[in-house]
Amino acid sequence: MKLSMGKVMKTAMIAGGLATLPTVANAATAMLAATDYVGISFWTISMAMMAAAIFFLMEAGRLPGKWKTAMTIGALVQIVAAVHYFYMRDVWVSTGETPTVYRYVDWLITVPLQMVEFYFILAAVAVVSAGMFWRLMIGSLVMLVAGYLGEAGLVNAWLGFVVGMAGWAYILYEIFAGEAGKVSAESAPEAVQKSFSTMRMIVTVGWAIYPLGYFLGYLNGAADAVTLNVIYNVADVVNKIAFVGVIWAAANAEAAKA
Ligand SMILES: *C/C=C(C)/C=C/C=C(C)/C=C/C1=C(C)CCCC1(C)C
Repeated sequence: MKLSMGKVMKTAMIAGGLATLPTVANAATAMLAATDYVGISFWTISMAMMAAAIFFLMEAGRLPGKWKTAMTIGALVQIVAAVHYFYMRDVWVSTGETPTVYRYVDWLITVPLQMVEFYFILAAVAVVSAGMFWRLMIGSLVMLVAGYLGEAGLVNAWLGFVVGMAGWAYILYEIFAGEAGKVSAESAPEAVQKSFSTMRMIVTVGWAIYPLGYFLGYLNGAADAVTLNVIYNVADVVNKIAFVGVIWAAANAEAAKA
């Protein structure tokens, strides 16, 4: 088949149109400006998440059976976050406002999935109770629902913050001193223990960005929308992509040993 320049242009235009179809709210304003660093960070990181999702899924196919669940859930986290990033970029580019609702819906889906990863990597190498799964799940839901109710003005902003902090503290207790922390220290092989403690550091230090954002951006208003969104976005690279990358490292090390 001979390709004429016209045909190529037409195909490119259709492809370009299709690529923007689901997210454009206002075609006149929904373009990425060269100096819009928040918009650019949404764009770049959504692509990194899509690439990471494909990598984790392919690796789920290659790795031994007991690691498949952890890798598949890790890929789901990336896909769910990437789709939210597409929409958040659009809200940002067309309104210049922080896409709070999308941000929280994203967290509501991805954070519990990430928390139960602690359960799944331990379940791959040791005997763990179903109670651990539920404690991690419930702790993260309490943290996020309280934060959302506070930020949406449905409950007192400080009350939402304090209850949210309590949910986070409960999660930290479980992974440091509760059953999860104990199983890791007592029965997990070295590679899994190493990953477990890196993931735990991410949940302690990396995740501290979000309550800090709630405090500085919402409770006392010191941080503007640009700073807040750039910091959240860069933090997500560590807290979502690297978090699952660390799980992959443990799975890969264990698979090489077997
Ligand atoms: C990928 C997204 C992640 C890992 C989001 C994590 C979000 C949090 C750890 C949010 C925590 C909050 C509190 C600890 C207090 C209340 C307000 C929140 C919801 C921002």
